[in-house]
Amino acid sequence: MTASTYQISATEKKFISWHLFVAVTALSIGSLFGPLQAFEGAKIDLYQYLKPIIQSYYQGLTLHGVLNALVWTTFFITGFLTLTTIHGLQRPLKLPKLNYAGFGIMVAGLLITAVPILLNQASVLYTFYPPMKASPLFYLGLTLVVVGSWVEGWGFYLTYMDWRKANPGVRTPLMTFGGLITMVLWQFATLGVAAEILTQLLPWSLGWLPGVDPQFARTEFWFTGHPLVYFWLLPAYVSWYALLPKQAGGKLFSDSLARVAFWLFLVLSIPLGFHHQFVDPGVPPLWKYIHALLTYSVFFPSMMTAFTVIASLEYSARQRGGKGMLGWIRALPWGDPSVASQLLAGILFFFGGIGGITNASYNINLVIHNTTWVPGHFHLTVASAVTLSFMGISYWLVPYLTGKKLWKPQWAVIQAWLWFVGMIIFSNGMHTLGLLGAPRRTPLGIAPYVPDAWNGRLIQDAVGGAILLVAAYLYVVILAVTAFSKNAEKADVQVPQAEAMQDPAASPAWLDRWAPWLAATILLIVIAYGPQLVAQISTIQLTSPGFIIR
Ligand code: HAS
Ligand code: CU
Repeated sequence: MTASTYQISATEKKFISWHLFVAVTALSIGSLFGPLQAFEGAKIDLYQYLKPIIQSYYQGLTLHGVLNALVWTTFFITGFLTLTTIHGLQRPLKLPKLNYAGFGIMVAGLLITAVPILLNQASVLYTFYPPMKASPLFYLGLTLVVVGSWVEGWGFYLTYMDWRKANPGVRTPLMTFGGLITMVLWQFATLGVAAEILTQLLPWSLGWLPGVDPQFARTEFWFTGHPLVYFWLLPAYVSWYALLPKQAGGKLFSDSLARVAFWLFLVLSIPLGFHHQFVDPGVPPLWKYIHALLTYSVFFPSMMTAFTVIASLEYSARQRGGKGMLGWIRALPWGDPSVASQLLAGILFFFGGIGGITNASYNINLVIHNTTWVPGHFHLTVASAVTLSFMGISYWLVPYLTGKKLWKPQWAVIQAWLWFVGMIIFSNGMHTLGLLGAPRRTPLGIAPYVPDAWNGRLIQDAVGGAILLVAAYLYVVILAVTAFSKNAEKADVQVPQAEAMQDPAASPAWLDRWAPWLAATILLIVIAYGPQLVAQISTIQLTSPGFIIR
């Protein structure tokens, strides 16, 4: 099979489409509950009208976090990575049934998780910190979602190994390379939460353990929780490096730099989870310091990405006649909704990234931890860099998968700008409110008195939330009409695969070798976590009873 002849089959397209269907359905439900909290802060309590379906703020917040941060992302990503594997390698999945089984396990897990959340028996938020206790079904379902995604990943690896055998010495196509690293990162990362659920939370919720050790559970959780954010981010980076330059009418500035960035993410993403535990008394200061330092190191691959992607965009814009030091930006194809979404996502990520670096400072973290600053930060990252990029990707992916032209592309451009504007208003309000001391994960509207300075910001958040709700639903409607209309115009969309300025074959061979990078990943995990894991396990106290949040 030669490189350019493989045509992705209708069955494969359908399989990827199912991932998107679940992802977008989750987003459309989860997005309802975000603005509800923002409105609650502004003393507009819509929760009262949702009873008896939704019992409480915390149930709504759990639905929002689980559906948007966990389900929308994981299903979109596994679907997108299926495409980057098949298309990049120009071959079908080696064992499609394995991937179908993986997807089936994910869907089963999702349904099992949904039941207790909807019954208000798992209102433990998306981080499910013990001693808040959920129904065993919640933990079981989440485990199945993760296991299903692993199985899909194994299907990618088998396909890749087959390709490698047939193509010794050939550089792995960049989109596949980035996609595979994302999956490997995920499989390392989720060991933490797998251990947390299987050895503590699940047996405890089943009544087989008298209690849990919340401190150790948090360490296990953040072993997964930090790299989780790169599992979300890297597929967007795959698009920015391997597709966006083509969509913008140019080429990728440096294939090698892109590869170095992906490897650095694999090596550096995991050993820094303690930056989420700066205020946890059980973690000694030395280890907080080491993880803070490592957090600053994972800043570099993102800075490299900013440099390489912007250089590629500038090249593209100048090819299109763009001039001037910054004037070239106007020459980018802003009328293409897929490009516009991803550019706006990138711009928001500058601010999200700077906020991340701020969080990583122990001193400043003491000021912002557990305040609304943190959701302000993650709405610029997972809900902007990632989600707005995924929206942009869907604007070509859905026409590609369905063979139908995108419905109202100009509305899709408006949708991206609405998200951008809504997010600026919302995240600015959240960040500022956080600096004013407002706690996160808290219904502020029921407080009889809040500091005066908060009021304007709470209203600002409600306005931002309302705009975001409109933008989310515009996205869902555009995709749904495109996918389900019977008489849509036919479209012949190809995967926009970018060429690099430099021939990828010229990139150093060590950038295409797994062993040294996997070894470095494991070594750094052992150094950064080993001693603390030993210390925390040897002093573990499974004594904390559970608390049920209603
Ligand atoms: Fe974070 C908390 C530190 C990135 C998500 N983060 C969170 C939480 C989430 C989250 C969900 O150190 C809350 C968890 C919870 O519920 O408690 N974060 C960082 C750092 C980075 C970072 C150092 N975070 C992310 C990303 C996320 C994410 C990415 C999701 C996808 N974060 C923290 C810390 C905390 C934290 C602490 C704990 C806070 C606490 O106390 O609870 C870095 O990776 C950021 C590096 C990024 C950059 C930006 C580079 C810019 C680029 C844009 C290029 C522009 C383009 C557009 C392409 C340096 C690449 C050009 C356009 C034209 C028009 C030309
Ligand atoms: Cu983190």
